[in-house]
Amino acid sequence: MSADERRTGDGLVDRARHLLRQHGGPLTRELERVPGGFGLGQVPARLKPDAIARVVCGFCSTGCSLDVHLRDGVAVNLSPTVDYSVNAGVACPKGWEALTPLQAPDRARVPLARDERGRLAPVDWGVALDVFVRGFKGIQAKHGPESVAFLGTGQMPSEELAFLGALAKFGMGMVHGDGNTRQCMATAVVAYKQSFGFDAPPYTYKDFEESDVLVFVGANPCIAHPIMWGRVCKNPHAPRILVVDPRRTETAMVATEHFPLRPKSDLVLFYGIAHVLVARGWIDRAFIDAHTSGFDAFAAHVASYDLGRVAAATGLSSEAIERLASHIHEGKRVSFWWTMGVNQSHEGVRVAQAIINLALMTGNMGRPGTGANSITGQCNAMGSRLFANTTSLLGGHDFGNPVHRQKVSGVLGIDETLIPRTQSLAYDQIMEGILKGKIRGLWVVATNTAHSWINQADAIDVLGRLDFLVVQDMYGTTETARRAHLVLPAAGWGEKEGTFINSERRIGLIKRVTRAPGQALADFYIFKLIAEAWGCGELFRAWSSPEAVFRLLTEVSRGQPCDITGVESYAMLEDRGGVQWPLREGETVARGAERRLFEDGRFFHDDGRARFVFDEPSRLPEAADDSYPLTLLTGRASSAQWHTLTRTGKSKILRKLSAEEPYVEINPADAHRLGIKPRQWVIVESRRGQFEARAFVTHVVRAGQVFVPMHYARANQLTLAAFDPHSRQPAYKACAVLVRPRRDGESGTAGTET
Ligand SMILES: Nc1nc2c(c(=O)[nH]1)N[C@H]1C(S)=C(S)[C@@H](COP(=O)(O)OP(=O)(O)OC[C@H]3O[C@@H](n4cnc5c(=O)[nH]c(N)nc54)[C@H](O)[C@@H]3O)O[C@H]1N2
Ligand SMILES: Nc1nc2c(c(=O)[nH]1)N[C@H]1C(S)=C(S)[C@@H](COP(=O)(O)OP(=O)(O)OC[C@H]3O[C@@H](n4cnc5c(=O)[nH]c(N)nc54)[C@H](O)[C@@H]3O)O[C@H]1N2
Ligand code: SF4
Ligand SMILES: [Mo]
Repeated sequence: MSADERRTGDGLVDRARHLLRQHGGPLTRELERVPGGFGLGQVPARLKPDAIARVVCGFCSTGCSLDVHLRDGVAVNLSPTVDYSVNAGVACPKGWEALTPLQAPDRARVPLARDERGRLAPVDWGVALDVFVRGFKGIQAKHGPESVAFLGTGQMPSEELAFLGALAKFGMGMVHGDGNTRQCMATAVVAYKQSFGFDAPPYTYKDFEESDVLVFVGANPCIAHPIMWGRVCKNPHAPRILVVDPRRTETAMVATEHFPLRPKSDLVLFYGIAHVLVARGWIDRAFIDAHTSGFDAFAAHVASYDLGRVAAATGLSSEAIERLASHIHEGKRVSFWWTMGVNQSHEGVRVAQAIINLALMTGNMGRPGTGANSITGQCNAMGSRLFANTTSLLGGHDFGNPVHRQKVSGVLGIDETLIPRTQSLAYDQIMEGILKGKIRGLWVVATNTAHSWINQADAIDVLGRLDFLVVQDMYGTTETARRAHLVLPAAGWGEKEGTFINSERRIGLIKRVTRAPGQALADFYIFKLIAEAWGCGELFRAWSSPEAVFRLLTEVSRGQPCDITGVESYAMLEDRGGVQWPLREGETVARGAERRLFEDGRFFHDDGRARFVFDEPSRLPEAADDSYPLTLLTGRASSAQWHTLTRTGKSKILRKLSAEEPYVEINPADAHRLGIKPRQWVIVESRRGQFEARAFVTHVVRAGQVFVPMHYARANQLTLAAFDPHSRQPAYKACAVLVRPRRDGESGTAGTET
């Protein structure tokens, strides 16, 4: 192989085909079925060469539609779709720049495997599949099927997520698999399941426009969901916008009122608000009696949350707390929205349920402009909740339920005994399993654990203990890929087909509008090849294309709250402008329809009632103290930066729209006390690690708190591995740190790697 071939991967195609032929019939047949082979073909026949292809954006969960302009069958540009209910002709910078990261020079173009000297070197697909199968089978033979696990994502289409989950669990005998939605949505999932009987965010984006009071809790949509925020701006009712967030975020700045509570005092605050509502009789007794259970016990629980107690815990004045309660009471259509400030907490599930309780007790549910509404994060976070086959069995089913196992095995035409009877370990438990030597092989697909997992030094140590780490990613340069034994080059959004489900439960289409580089393949076809190489290809004969899998998934959903048996085809999704679940067989839906759940007041528990769920607040896992006197908050920094920057970091335009260097927001009072000047280099230090950054001296954070964007590689050096006990979601948003000026000669020791 020449150096040039190594670099580009071109010229490897024939060699790989040859090798695959040697591997035998089924594998070759599978490869030959991949449309366009190794991503070198043209766009699928259903797209005209010079036309516009309508696709859903592949970054955040808003699910905007983008019109991709094709010339000679290949994408040359894009513009936001005008006649699409979600975004109506607008997009945020990431959407506009969505095609750019596909061209990046560090795209993974060929499989890479460790050579004798321990370096990652290019190999043919045939070799890569061989390494994959031998690696995992070898570990399973020695240590049992449970010694191998996978981590997936909320950034692949549902068809691919389902394939990964089914292949790993039903085909390869894995029991454990989780994904980055654990870092993100697990809390909302558990909260909804316990309160409503199913993981069912009730709203439609129209509710942003129909509320007269909107309460945002731990959510910064101006940055994280700018186009959803655009819907708020279209609200014609001069709404009151109330923001509950320790930081004065962009969203807080434009709100009617900002309630800067102490980090992680939300539970006390919302029990206090409930106390005021009960004490003043500001409750909807008719709704409570007809549609809920457990209210009286809840009312008794909140009786002790008087204003004095709540003010002391939250740092808010009694007047502010009463004002928040009275705004909720006065609103005719009150909606509550929450994101990571709630989910990423040691008691996030109970906080989410405290929000749900407020909506239930005031009857703000099932009507226009109401709801207790969790905003999702990634483009297909909702798809991963329903179809990843990790926490729940495909279609929101239960691994432990024999009726569910029988149903799913029937639809898929597989032996029921192939379906595990227990739930997977959660992400943190998989990491712990590796530490204890119980899990020795890990397959990481479309997530960047070495950057985004909590308590990074520890996480990197854990990854280093694996006998075999496979990373399947668009880029061979991610912090996780660099630690892999085998890297499988994946096509990304724009280079493949499938469906995403957005925050309002709307299923939208993605299409192949450009070629994947080198030998990179859509994850779908990588799974197909692995199934053949593993020897379980027979199980997945019907999984011939993304659309064929979509049809299987609609059938799996039959009878569930997320029933989509009424969605006949991809063409129907396109025609209707996306379709929200549920849509049962025989039901019809108009183009652009916007539908919410619970309009009939029936929830998904057997008795049809929603439950009031509550608990005692628990202690902050690591409070600030004399040694580490500041509370660290982390989160999103700009609308142009996406997570670990593997994609958005490749666009010049997006880089221009965000800070050039890592920074830490610090209040002027703290900066003054610590002798820190604006833009000075400082070290942020926790008991676990250090983060080197420029000081951004600002009133956005209150004294005693600092904020670090999650986008910089070392941000998670600082965070503490603490978890919500019910959802096992990491508590990324509070730990104790100190900040000090950087000493002479210290530069680089704390790392500025972005
Ligand atoms: N541009 C951009 N957009 C994104 C993403 C991205 O990386 N970049 N990621 C997407 C994903 S996956 C997600 S999950 C969403 C996240 O979207 P958001 O959750 O809106 O974003 P974050 O900045 O993580 O956190 C929101 C807020 O929580 C606050 N917070 C911290 N602790 C507390 C607390 O104890 N109580 C309260 N009430 N608030 C608190 C923080 O100050 C922060 O302002 O964004 C999505 N959209
Ligand atoms: N401190 C702190 N840490 C956090 C958070 C926080 O607020 N604070 N937020 C957490 C949250 S909410 C989230 S969602 C996570 C996100 O954390 P990650 O999932 O680790 O972040 P991404 O950068 O989105 O990683 C996605 C990876 O998949 C690759 N990829 C993209 N598309 C495809 C594809 O189609 N196929 C394949 N095979 N690969 C693909 C990308 O190149 C990238 O390497 O971070 C969490 N970490
Ligand atoms: S708001 Fe989200 S879905 Fe819309 S263009 Fe931006 S990143 Fe894409
Ligand atoms: Mo997320």
